[in-house]
Amino acid sequence: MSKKTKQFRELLLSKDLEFLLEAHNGISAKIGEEAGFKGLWASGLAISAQYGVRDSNEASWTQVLENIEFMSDASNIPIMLDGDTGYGNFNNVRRLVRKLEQRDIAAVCIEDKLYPKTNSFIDGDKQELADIEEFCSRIKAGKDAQIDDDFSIITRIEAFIAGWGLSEALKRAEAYHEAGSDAILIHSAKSDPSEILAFKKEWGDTSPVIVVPTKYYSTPTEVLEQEGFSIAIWANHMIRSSIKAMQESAKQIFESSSILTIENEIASVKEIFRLQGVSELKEAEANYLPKKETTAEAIILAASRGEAMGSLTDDQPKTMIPLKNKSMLEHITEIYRNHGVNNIHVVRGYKKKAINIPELHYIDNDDFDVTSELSSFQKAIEQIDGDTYCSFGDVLFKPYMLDLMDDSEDDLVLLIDTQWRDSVNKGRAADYVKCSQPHSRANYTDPIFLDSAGETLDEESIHGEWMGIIKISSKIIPLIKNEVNALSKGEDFHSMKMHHFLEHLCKIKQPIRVVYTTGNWLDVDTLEDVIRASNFI
Ligand code: SPV
Ligand code: MG
Repeated sequence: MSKKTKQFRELLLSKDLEFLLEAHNGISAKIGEEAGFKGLWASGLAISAQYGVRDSNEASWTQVLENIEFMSDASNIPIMLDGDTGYGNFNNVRRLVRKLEQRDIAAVCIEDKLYPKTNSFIDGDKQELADIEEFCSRIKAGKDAQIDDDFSIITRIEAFIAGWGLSEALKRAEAYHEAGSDAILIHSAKSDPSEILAFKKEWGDTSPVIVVPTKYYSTPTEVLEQEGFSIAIWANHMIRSSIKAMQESAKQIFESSSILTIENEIASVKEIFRLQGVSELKEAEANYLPKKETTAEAIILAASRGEAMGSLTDDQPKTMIPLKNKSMLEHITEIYRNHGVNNIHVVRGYKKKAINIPELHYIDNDDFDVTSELSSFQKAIEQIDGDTYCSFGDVLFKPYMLDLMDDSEDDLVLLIDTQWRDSVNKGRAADYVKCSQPHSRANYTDPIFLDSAGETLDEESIHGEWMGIIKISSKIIPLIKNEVNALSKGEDFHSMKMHHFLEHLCKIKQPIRVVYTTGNWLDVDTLEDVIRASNFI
């Protein structure tokens, strides 16, 4: 896209009648652009009005400047500032031009009156016009000050407004043109276009002529087109429409003491976000901000030996068996760390000294040979308060499994493999589950919960196999601690596994969310599993 100054020049010089829409702040500028306008009129009247002051230079020129800076940033189309009289003499105009260029404003329009100005529609005929020579000095100084050759200075002739005739208007147009003005804005307060048409007829194509049909609004646009005007400015229609909308809304809300009936009549908050470009910020945040570390912790239950591995576990527990030159435990901890989980607790028991990976937090279950999984879990959970993942030292899984659990906001989340019939665990001890619904591709939205868990479920009722990974939210940690501690009073606690605990939680009606998935995990129990695991990594 070309420079805004160049875009404006193209509008000014195009053969067709072009249009500028009034805008008075960033959001109205953006709305005008989205509607399809190729340029904007930063109206002095509208900018004053949105500040709640009169169009009499009550808003300082730097306040106007600040406002149009927002307009310029919020839109990609050229803006012509209604620069009133130039806020002073030649010196003020040249400083204004420099400041406008710095803010990527394409053009300024200055009118041949005196500072402080009065709006043309308030007692126009009593308004004093600037001395022609003095006004020309404003134009010359402005043109000399501009750095970009395409910046435009439009001169607005108020001769008709002030009650002077056509000849005064033409005399001024001539002088301003001579002084370097890029176009004439001929203003009229009449309800018919006679003045501007008379001017255009005499002026011809000496330079482009801009009109503001606020008062002669009933003139068909085709007439302006046919007469060869360069640009028509719809000068105040955004501020007027917003005033009406705000007045109606304010009245309705006040009278009903409610916002219920208005809700669907007004722009949604989401629409505000869209206009503000919130989505771009989200993308930028993902790009620039450091990735947040989660405060989540992990428990890895790794106390057992793994007898089925034979001599591989003579001197070390099976979690330390190397798979592609790193132990299984290191592979598992790496997955957690890559997920932002750095506080990792490992429950060790058999040959505990062999587990010596730095920066892990170790919890010892010295009764590992006479206790089972739940005793190890109890020792670990005692030390934990935050969101926690728990898995086994002999279960490998792909990293996305953690994301799958993160997608759910439930307090307890289990990953369940629907392909349990193909599992390497088929025929050996496996944690089978029955859920509130079997897996179905038709079900995309219904949440599914655990009904029952165990190694000896009736085949017909099995919906899947628990992969040995669970996510526990911090909110529910106190309850989990209480329940494990209560179970630990029982005689059979030493033989209890995690599936017994899951079954217990089902019995006390604690919802456990189930996430169905297939494969991409491995329970490493045998030597064949070790070979499989090496390929898996
Ligand atoms: C403005 O919009 O501020 C103008 C046009 O200067 S008018 O109000 O018609 O004078
Ligand atoms: Mg104005």
